[in-house]
This record gives sequence, C-alpha cells and structure tokens, in this order.
Amino acid sequence: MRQPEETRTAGARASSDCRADLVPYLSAVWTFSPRTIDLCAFSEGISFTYGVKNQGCAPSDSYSVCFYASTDATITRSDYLLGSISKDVFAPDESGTWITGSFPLDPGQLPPGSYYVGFIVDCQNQVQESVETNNVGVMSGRLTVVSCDEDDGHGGGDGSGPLICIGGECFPLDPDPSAPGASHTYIGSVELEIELNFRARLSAEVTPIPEIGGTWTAWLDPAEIGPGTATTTLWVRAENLDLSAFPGGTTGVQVATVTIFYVPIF
Ligand SMILES: [Ca+2]
Repeated sequence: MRQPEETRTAGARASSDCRADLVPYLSAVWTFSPRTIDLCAFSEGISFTYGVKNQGCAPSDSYSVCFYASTDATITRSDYLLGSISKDVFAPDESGTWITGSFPLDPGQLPPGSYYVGFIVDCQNQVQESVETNNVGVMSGRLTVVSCDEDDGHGGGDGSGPLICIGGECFPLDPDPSAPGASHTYIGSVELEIELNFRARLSAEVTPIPEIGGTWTAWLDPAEIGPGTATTTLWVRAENLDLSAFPGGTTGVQVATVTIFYVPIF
C-alpha cells in the first residue's frame, strides 16, 4: 500500500512542478585569461570562457552569470566578484558557450595571492529552478595576483622594495622608470668610496637567491678608478622578479649578493 502512494506523489509533483534547471554546461570549455594579474598600480582586465545549459523542462527567466575569485575551492556569492553577465531566457535543453569581454579589475580590488576561479549561473536567483544547488562551476588552474612589494613613490628607504646590501650599506631597488611596460623590473644605485693603491677596472656580479628569480645585472660608473680614494656608483638592475615569494611587509631577507671585482690596469 505504501509504495503506490509514494509513486503517485512523485508523479503529481513532476507535472505540476516543471521548472527550469540551469547548470554550468559540462561540455563547454571553462577557462579564464590572463592567469596572472598585477593590480598594484593599474587596472587590468580578465575574461572568461564558460557555458550554461538548461536541463530542466521549462524555460528559464532571464538570469545572470557571475564570475568569482576565491581563496578556497568553494565558490560562493561572498567571494570576490570579478564580473557578471546578463543572459536572456533559456529554453529547455538549450545550451551555449561564450567568451566574455574583458572585465576591468581596479588596483587593489583583489589582495595579492592565489585564487580559485569559478562562476555561478543565476547568481541573483532570478530563476525558480527545480534544483538550485547545481549552479556553480569551478575552472581549472589558479589566478595569481602579484604582490606589490614596490616603492610607494615617496622615495627609497621605506623598506617596501627589495634591498641590496653591500659593505653594510643597504639601498632599495625601485621600479625602473625606463622600462614602464615591464612590470617587476627594478633598479637601484649606491655610491661607494673605494680606496685603491693602483688604477683598476671594476666590474660587479650579482648572485640572487633562487626564490626571487629574475635576470640581474650590475655595473659601476665610473668603472675605472684609482689609485687613491675614489667614488663610484654601483648600479643594480633586476628584471622579472618574482616578488610573490615575499609577501608585503617582509623585511630583512637577503635577496642577492653583490661581488665587486678589481682588475688592475697597467
Ligand atoms: Ca540549477
């Protein structure tokens, strides 16, 4: 007696309760670009490729798709909203894939770090769905927001940029103004007083620690000094540093060793 009753109940429910069921479309590509963004000083855009399907038995109302960055693998409406798209009514069994335009992200909109990226279909709950709990898609890969360990524009010495120390004297590396397009390129200099009892040609070699990476060069200007006490300027330039290994506030970490070589000129 019990079994037929349950069957009838289920049947009645299906016919009177035919609703849309929007889901992330599993057969679509879900991805985002770029994978690394720098929001330290300028806006940067991000775009998404995604898909939606209505696997319910009724058309949907219009709805929105929201894209999020999350510090954990669970995408929710309280994560960082990266952008949203309005969609029209979706028929039963209709599916589609799209590539969004570029959503601008403002400087500081996301703290530096590594994020999961995903989307929520009908993120504003405009559609009455038969299943409301299957609307989240998580994309593969991570979004990296680079850290901003760079000078704040008030001059060196505030400890926010990488420091180079030589002979007990430290000097900061600042973003290189001659390479505006190349983020993470830094340059710095320090005056050195050197005493020589011969005339010498100076050269410098930089050995960075592996974590900071990058391509480092160092030179002296003037490069030929002596004999006697002379002043020269040591320049250090580093391209493509990976400052993400050093969160904001990190201080006192040795990032490179500078060695100066003297070759006597006869
Ligand atoms: Ca759904």
